[in-house]
Amino acid sequence: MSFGKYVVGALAAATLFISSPVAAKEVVLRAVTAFQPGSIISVPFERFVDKVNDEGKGLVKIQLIGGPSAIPPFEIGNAVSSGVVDIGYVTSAFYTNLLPEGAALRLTERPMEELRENGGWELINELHKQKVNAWYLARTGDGIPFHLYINKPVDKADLRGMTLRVTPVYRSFFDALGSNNIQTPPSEVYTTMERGVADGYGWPMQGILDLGWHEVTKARVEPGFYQMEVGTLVNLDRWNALSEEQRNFLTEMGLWLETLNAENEAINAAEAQKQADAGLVVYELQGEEREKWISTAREAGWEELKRTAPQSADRLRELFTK
Ligand code: 173
Repeated sequence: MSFGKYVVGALAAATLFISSPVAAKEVVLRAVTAFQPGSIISVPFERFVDKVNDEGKGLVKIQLIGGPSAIPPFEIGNAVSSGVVDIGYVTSAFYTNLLPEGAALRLTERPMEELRENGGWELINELHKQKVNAWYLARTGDGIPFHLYINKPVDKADLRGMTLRVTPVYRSFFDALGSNNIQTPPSEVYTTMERGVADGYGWPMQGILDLGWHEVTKARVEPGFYQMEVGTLVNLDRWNALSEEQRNFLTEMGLWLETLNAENEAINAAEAQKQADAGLVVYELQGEEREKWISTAREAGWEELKRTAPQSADRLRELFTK
């Protein structure tokens, strides 16, 4: 090695040594989404990842490692909790094993802005910290109802004789109306319907065309119920190890992700049109049957929460409903 090179090398090392405590190193967070990448449910999170990577250069980078084929959707809560991944984009219905209280997020009658102000977010975040080892950064899906999609006629709040594909979102409600329920992840809905294993399934207002399910679906039942919820969860140890600047930046980006909820009304309307164009009909319950549909959904949901999480159910209901 020549003397010249040695000097340059030593200078570079000295510069690195001097500058490293000043500029914190960019942190890379590995993320997974529970929903088919590129499909309408996953898109807000993908926009968030792009924005973080664009505006967070040198500070925070999110590496999206994959969707439901990378980690099974019902395992993502565990994966965030244990730190197998740093960030999960996942609905609380997929980690009821860790946090049955998460149901309040879809039973809520308040938009997220209100829950951020009235202490609702704080409580749900605290529960995530204690039971999921996660920070509840942001909530997607405000203003998107869930629906029953069905291949048999429905004109009453009565589902006896039907077999339905469910997740914990729908189970207590459909149970209360007498259906037979089978749980599957979203990836199995198409074949479950195609083979006639189920007569229908629960799903939000958005997304069935992206997944090709209009090919195996005759109708959507109105009204919808609850509000879709998909959270952006950050492993708590990872979160606590970030610098304050990194946490503030991610918080700001999370709030930006929540502003996308304002687009949902227009997207819902566009989806209704696309479903109609694809040949889906609407079975709209009327009068008392409609009232029964809505009140059964609400009461079955809160009763289940009271049974599974008696310590926090009342406080959650107080903060999350009107
Ligand atoms: O139907 C489902 O798989 C489900 O529970 C859900 C929850 C949130 C968004 C999309 C689907």
